[in-house]
Amino acid sequence: GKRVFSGIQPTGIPHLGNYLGAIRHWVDMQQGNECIFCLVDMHAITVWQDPIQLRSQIIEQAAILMAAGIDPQKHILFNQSAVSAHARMGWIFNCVARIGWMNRMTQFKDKAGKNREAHSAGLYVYPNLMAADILTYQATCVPVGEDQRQHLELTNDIAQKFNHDYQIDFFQEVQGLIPATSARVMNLRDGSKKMSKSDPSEQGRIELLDEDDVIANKIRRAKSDSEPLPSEVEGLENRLEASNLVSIYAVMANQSVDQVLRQFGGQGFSGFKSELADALIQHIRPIREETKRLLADEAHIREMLRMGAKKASAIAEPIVSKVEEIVGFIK
Ligand code: AQP
Repeated sequence: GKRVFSGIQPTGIPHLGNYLGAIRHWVDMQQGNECIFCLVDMHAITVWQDPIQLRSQIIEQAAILMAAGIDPQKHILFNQSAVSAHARMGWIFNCVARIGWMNRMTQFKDKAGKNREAHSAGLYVYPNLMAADILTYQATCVPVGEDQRQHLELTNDIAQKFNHDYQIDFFQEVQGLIPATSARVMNLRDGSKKMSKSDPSEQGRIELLDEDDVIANKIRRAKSDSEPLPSEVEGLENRLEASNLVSIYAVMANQSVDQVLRQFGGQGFSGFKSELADALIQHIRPIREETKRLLADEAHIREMLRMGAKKASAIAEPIVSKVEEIVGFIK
């Protein structure tokens, strides 16, 4: 098996994009691999978070992951700040990465928008901390959504430069595992934007704790277009919203896009949308209900996170200590 690492920011309730792009694969990868799943609270505060809300979001997100099928007993589930290795390795990588590399990160440009100078320095060097998250465990496999591809490449650049600068073959190449379908789930109201937790409007995303009627409503009101669904994939070209809905349905129904279009091609969106809503409800309801059950015992969730942090530290500590020795620190 491989050592798998992946993270999610506790910045809100995970949505369908997080689920299809990441969480669902995390659940599958538990079979036969050693998995480390991290609630990246240090990444979360690169953008202002209300402290009380952050704390409750960490707990809530742990519960959602457990409800979705992450097993904190057999694998590792913890919050990033509880393991100091991330911060220590992150600092060293801030000193390995070049400013020019940071300037090429498209996610920073997207998040910062026009007002770059007003954002935290942490948001700017965020990818270095992500490299630290991964390399602190010498993870070899990182399942993420398409939006993280560039950050994974940066992780390998940092690993290589570290090896080169210190003349040591210490870090191995990291393999990203980016799903072939639904690697990038788009906003339901604007097919040119990715579905995102921090988008001010909830209408563009399906959250994993949405009630059945809320899901049905959001899908009914999702943007589509006036053409019927096409019978072939080519017919989805330049139809961002239609493509997004079809690819979500394909994953939900465990079908290829071709199969979906063969079934719905020529029809309008209303029947298709109601099938899509049903499929989503069938998937999300059990996660929502199990999350509610788990949240009734917060002490148990905190205990799982504490146990996770202990197990994570046991792996990370020898690696970060070695790195600190390599760069010349005195212990
Ligand atoms: N829209 C998406 N489609 C597919 N995968 C996605 N991921 C995020 N959005 C989509 C994947 O989910 C994992 C966890 O993401 P994250 O919590 O690190 O945050 P993010 O990528 O910044 O996503 P959000 O939801 O947009 O969060 P905010 O709004 O807080 O920035 C990652 O593997 C990511 O690829």
